[in-house]
Amino acid sequence: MTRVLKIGGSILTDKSRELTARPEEITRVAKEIASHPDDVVLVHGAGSFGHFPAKKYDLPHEFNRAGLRVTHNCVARLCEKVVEALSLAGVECLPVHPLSCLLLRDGRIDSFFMEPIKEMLKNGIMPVLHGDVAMDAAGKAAIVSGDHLIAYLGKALQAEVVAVGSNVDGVLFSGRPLSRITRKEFSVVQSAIGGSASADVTGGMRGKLLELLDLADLGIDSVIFNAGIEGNIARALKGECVGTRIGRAN
Ligand code: IP8
Repeated sequence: MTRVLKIGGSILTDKSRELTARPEEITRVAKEIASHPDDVVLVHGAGSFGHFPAKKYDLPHEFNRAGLRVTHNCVARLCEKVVEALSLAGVECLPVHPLSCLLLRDGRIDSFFMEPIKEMLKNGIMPVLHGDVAMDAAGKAAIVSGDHLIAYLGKALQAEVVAVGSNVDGVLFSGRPLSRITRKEFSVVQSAIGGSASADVTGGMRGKLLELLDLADLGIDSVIFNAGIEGNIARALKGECVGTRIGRAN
């Protein structure tokens, strides 16, 4: 049973301060993942390691070689911290940098060399991916968000659990988390669902939902939950709906 888990950058970093990790949270998250580590592909957001440099270099609107290098190096540094925390928690894992194994076309994943990820899973190694910069066959370069990655991986691996941990209790409507959302409800509530409060170049909750609704169209449900609440990550990995379930309209 493959499980695809995303932990948002808002949990792992202070998104209001450039290049600021939250080491205690990284350790806590790693320990929770270590309680159910089998067949998990982890994707983490870029947080203040990605969105600040991306904004500074006006990515993805401008093609800027130095901007790509700096932004990638910053997110790779966050990935290193996550990999190290997981290793200390007893999880065998390896970093997989999207920049080096996928190609975008018009901002969408066009090809993705996933064989190493599959081999890692077969051999008891957790692949750790992250939001990244990526080359784009149509527009030179762009950004691939963690949300885009989980939707792609969920489909490609036919994942049984797709869980997206953010810093809110799910998809909020009138201040409360919806228990379930499909395209039908989305069209009604979408104006109330915002982007991100911080320096975010990839679309916040709305961007997340659009990716996951595409996945739901293919028959793969997912859950958006609050990964800042202790215990939720472990429960989400067990397949519990600890937030809002994104599904297909009946
Ligand atoms: O934090 C964004 O990934 P996300 C990646 O998952 C960059 O949206 C480089 C800003």
